[in-house]
Amino acid sequence: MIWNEEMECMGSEDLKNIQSERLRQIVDYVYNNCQAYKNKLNACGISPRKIKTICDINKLPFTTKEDLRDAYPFGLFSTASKNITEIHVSSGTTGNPTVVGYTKEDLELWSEVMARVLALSGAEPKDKIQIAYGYGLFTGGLGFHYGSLKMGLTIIPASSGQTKRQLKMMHDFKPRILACTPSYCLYMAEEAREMKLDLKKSSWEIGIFGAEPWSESMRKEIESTWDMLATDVYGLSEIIGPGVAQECQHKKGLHIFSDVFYPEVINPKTAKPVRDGEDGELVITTLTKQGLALLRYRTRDIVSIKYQRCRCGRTSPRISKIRGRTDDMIIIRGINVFPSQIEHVLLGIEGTKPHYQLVVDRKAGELDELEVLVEVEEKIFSDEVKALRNLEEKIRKEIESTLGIFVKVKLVEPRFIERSEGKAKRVIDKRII
Ligand code: DLL
Repeated sequence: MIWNEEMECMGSEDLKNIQSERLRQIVDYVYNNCQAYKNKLNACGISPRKIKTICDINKLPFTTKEDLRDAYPFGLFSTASKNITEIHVSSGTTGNPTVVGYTKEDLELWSEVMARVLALSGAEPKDKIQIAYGYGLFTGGLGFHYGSLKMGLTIIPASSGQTKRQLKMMHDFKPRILACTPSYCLYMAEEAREMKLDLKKSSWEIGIFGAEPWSESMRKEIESTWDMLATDVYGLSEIIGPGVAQECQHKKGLHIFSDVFYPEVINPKTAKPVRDGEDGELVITTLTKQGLALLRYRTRDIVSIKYQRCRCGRTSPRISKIRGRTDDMIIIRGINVFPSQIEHVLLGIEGTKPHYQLVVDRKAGELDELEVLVEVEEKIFSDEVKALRNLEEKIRKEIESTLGIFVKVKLVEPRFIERSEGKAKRVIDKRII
């Protein structure tokens, strides 16, 4: 099922025409409705008349997270407060949170793109969906809620947490679709085993997982544990929340809804476009949003992009699974390390669990040190010391050969690493830089 065939399967010339028309309108709209953007565009000598086609997009300045923080709370909104129907907040680690506002039309757009997400995953009207993303200021719960309403699904608005209750609802109500973070899905598996549930007999057939990076190996782990299809959903509050891109059942990249969210991929250092298929930072322009319209927003997420038509029939460009964030990437002695690379190694080694944490430290006068804490299965943890040492050594060697740097590995007992019902915390950086 294709939710919006006209938009999702359009030929490239028609799509370009629509994008060009929408870009002209949105630049004109922000220029005339948002003082901060007017100043920004004036400072670069750009008047809306200079933007004629989508190819002119590179004349526009970038917008960054700092711009949003500086304009806290509503300074980048392009409409009066009275037109804002809903507000969400994305909490960062430092400073002011990022505030995003939706008009009625924006909520309609959100419902539309989330219905596309659901259709891409394989959901059909009348399926039951268990939404175990947090409801509230986080965009996950309500984003899925609006899309499910639009598509006509039966919604179980479970929100995140209360894991035993989640599992009971799954068992008793038999939803076909599960939406939550991938790490929470694995956490639920641990609880389900303790409750002596037969995981293979769960009612979930399709999972829609996102909000945090997760590797292909983690996908395999989830699919084999629950006997379900695990698909990847991407989004960020600043752009709309979940609903920016989603995998279809072929799982060959995430279809990005480029008729409304125009993607570019740039080299994060030089800000120049990378070649198709090369990794870089994803930059998005919202082509139709009204409350918070953003021009060339630097997401900090690392992806590659390809433009070929997919076997599912859609023509929308596809982004790769998100490799990590430019600011989640840890640089250790000059080498870029993404947590997902370590996750991939760990999941390929028998006896370890996909629960890990990277601790980075720098003692005075010494080089940076990376310690990887890895949970191991109960039976291994109670093994003799020698077996544990051997496993530690094996993990260390494999990580070192993947990353090309020295690491310390510490095996820890099951459940040592704190579980999260939302986004998992993979990196603890103790360096004072
Ligand atoms: O996480 C929106 C969302 C909710 C997406 C539910 C998917 C599902 P924020 O809290 O603003 O919004 O965080 C956005 O999370 O810039 C990425 O770094 C990361 N992220 C989101 N989806 C994925 C994904 C929501 N599928 C930030 N893979 C983004 C990797 C993801 N990282």
